[in-house]
Amino acid sequence: MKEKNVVIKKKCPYCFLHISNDETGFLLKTDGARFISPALNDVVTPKKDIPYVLFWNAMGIPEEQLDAERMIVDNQILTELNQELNAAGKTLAVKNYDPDNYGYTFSAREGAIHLFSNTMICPYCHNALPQNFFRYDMLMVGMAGSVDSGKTVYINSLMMDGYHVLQRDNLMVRNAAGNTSDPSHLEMEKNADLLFRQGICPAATSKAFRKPVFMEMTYRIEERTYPLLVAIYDVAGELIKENTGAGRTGFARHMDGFICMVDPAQMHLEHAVLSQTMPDEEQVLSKLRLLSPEEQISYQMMSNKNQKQVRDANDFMKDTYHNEDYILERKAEMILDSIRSGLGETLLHKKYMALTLGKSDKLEEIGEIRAYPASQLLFEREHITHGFFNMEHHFLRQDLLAEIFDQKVFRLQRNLDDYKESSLFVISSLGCETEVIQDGAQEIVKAVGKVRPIRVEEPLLWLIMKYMQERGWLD
Ligand SMILES: Nc1nc2c(ncn2[C@@H]2O[C@H](COP(=O)(O)OP(=O)(O)OP(=O)(O)O)[C@@H](O)[C@H]2O)c(=O)[nH]1
Ligand SMILES: [Mg+2]
Ligand SMILES: [Zn+2]
Repeated sequence: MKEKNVVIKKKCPYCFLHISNDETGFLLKTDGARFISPALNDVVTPKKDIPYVLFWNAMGIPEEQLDAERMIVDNQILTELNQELNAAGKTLAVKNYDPDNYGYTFSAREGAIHLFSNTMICPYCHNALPQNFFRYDMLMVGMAGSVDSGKTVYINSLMMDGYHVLQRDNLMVRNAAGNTSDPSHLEMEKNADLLFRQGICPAATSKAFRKPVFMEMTYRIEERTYPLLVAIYDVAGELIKENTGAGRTGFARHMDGFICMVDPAQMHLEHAVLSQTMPDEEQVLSKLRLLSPEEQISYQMMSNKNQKQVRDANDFMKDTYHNEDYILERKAEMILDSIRSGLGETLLHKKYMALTLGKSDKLEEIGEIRAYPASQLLFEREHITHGFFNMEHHFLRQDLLAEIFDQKVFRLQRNLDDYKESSLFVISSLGCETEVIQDGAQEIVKAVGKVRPIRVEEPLLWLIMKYMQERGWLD
């Protein structure tokens, strides 16, 4: 008996429009297959995919940087294709419902040659939907944090060695990219591998909205299994501001929660962890050319610490922002402020916030931090295999971190009060120092020794636990 098609609507993880499973199109891979029928041959000839190009252009990515030449079948192309195939008396191309994942597959046959795709694409933006997209619910997590705070390295660290740090006896994690040969997906995989094998850190994220990283997680308790999809969004620090508002996709509004990275360089410490980590003048200048005047001021405030004036309005800076602490505090709080102003209070009440002090390896030897009672808890490296993380230590760390944040970063209360729930974390994606190495004309940042993350998975697992709690999976 043929199983009944179930119509399911979900929010596209790229353009955030609501799409239903029967509206999806397909991305084709042919490995050079050719047909006798001109209509079929036309479909398997790569062409500029206009909706895809336009979507990414609007997100700040020019056509040259895209896999713009694609083979696509959407509902309209399918109808046209079938009109021609019908007229030629050929077997029709079909869209089959797949009851296993509530999705569809595309199939066309001509003699011995079979054209098949199970890579569904959004009918509006033409991006490849992740595996099991219509079958499981998705948790959307946005990386937040100022420029250079460690967002991209964070994601790479999670991805290393097959999501090793996230795997538990009762939690299985795997990649869920819909199109595993997507150039941006391949690049992420390559970067995670370079980090894992050679300790090489990824280059600064360009000013553009990126494709999220998709994972499928299966939580197992006794005989039951609970699967979910997770999408993690990484953006360049300076883009968060405009992305929270009306521009672009306003992606921040759609997130279930955020992992906001705080760089130790932003802390008020006697010991300046700062100088090494501030973006250098060239980097700041090159980014400045792309920024609005408002953003330029924020930048200026960041780089002013190094006594580097990056705009002509020197006097303005000297008069108004001579207080270094103010500048640094702005840097750390700017992102939280942008999220707040972009989302508004009502929406903020629906979001989770994992406020995360990153690069904790830099703090490990600092006396001021060491002086806090039980400070060794901050740098604990124990690797958990059962359960999500050591809850007892997590709660102990909350109090300690609240104190450290209040005294060394910013007053937590006014920054976190309006979230649905927030929690504090201290992690290191690398767990070791870095050095800059000259590679031809290029400078690369490399870990000194082997990358050994310090509880890097905790902020994400906390968000996942909240998601599971809401659904009663943890009861
Ligand atoms: N010591 C140490 N350095 C780190 C760690 N994580 C990141 N870094 C350093 O911080 C730099 C910036 O990290 P990214 O992940 O690129 O920062 P980002 O927030 O993505 O920056 P943008 O994309 O420019 O907004 C890296 O090149 C590393 O040198 C860490 O855990 N420990
Ligand atoms: Mg980045
Ligand atoms: Zn879409």
